[in-house]
Amino acid sequence: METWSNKVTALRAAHEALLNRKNEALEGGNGIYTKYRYPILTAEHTPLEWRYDFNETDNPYLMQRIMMNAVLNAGAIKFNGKYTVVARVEGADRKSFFAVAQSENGIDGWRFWDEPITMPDGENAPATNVYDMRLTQHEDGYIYGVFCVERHDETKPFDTSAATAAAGIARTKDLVHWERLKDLSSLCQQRNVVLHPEFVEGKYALLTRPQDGFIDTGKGGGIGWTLVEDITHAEVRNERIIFSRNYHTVYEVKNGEGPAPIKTDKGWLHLAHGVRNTADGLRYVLYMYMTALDDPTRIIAKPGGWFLVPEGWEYIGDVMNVAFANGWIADEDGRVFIYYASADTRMHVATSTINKLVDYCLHTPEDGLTTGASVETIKALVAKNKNHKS
Ligand code: M1P
Repeated sequence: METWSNKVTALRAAHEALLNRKNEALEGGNGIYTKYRYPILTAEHTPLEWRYDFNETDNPYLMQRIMMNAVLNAGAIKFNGKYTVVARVEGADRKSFFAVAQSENGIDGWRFWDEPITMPDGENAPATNVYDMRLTQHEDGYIYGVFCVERHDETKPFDTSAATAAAGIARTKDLVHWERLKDLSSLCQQRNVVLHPEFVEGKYALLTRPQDGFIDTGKGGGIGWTLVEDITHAEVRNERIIFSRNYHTVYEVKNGEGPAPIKTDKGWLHLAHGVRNTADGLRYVLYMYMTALDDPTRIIAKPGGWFLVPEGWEYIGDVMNVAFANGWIADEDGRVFIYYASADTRMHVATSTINKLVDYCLHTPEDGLTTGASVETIKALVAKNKNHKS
């Protein structure tokens, strides 16, 4: 007979089976990275205690009292020896919040901590929504989280969808207690702001993404750069664009820095997203570039086109045709774990190595910006291969 307690037992067993499911590397691929069969985190991975009231009297039908919609756009860091993400979890009410999940191997066995993060507003105006945290282990000793803070645009009181985006900044040593600093002060809206892990010219360095409106980047846009003396009162003073948008590229409409760059002996590795328009709406893809060690704003490698796109069922979800990444982990042994979300719905991992990613950046031809240039690039490779028949 199906009793309430039998239903609870079955529910918990199914959840445990999901959390314990082994992931499998997918065969084939492009040789640059390996994708995996299963997403690492979904709404179904969130703790049952967040969703169910386990008091039989209060919840006789064992219904979800709070439903979860998605787990996406996670910042990542190695913390106390574990692969750790601060994920954006979105409830059925559309509100996003931050939650820590960890895994022993970075690929499967992910488990959320018991409670979501309590992110204080500090001295800032209360946020309506927060999302897309970039984690930076800064050389000053703190772990920083920089994230988008969304509020209603009070200059348009009758427009219920008018919003503003600003960069929230918080820091922690344990991922539990967060000290919220002043939001980044900027003349325009900001999203996709990332703290560089090292001091540059003795200052904190931020990769920015200025935008005229909440959705449109407007006239400027591109990935920007600014130096800040006091991170507790961060202000954009001299912002310059280091990676511009460009006509007929994968970052024609918008782009934005992903996670904090990774230092290698050949330069800084950067992962970013690029956006272009299609008849079917916006397409978000990931691309890479490298900057110089002696000047982290000077681009030394600009591989053409996309690096990673949504494939197969990754296309499908709340926002179709979106790959987005704001977290990666470089291990001591040279492996790199790239954490990306598909369709603003779920989190995945792709694995590569520093050597492969540097090789990809340094040896993938640049976008020549015309069809003619692309054809010449292919012909040059064909000619080279004539001498190397295998
Ligand atoms: O829906 C795709 C992404 O859209 C925004 O990114 P951007 O500011 O570059 O347009 C963000 O809201 C992001 O969270 C989302 O994944």
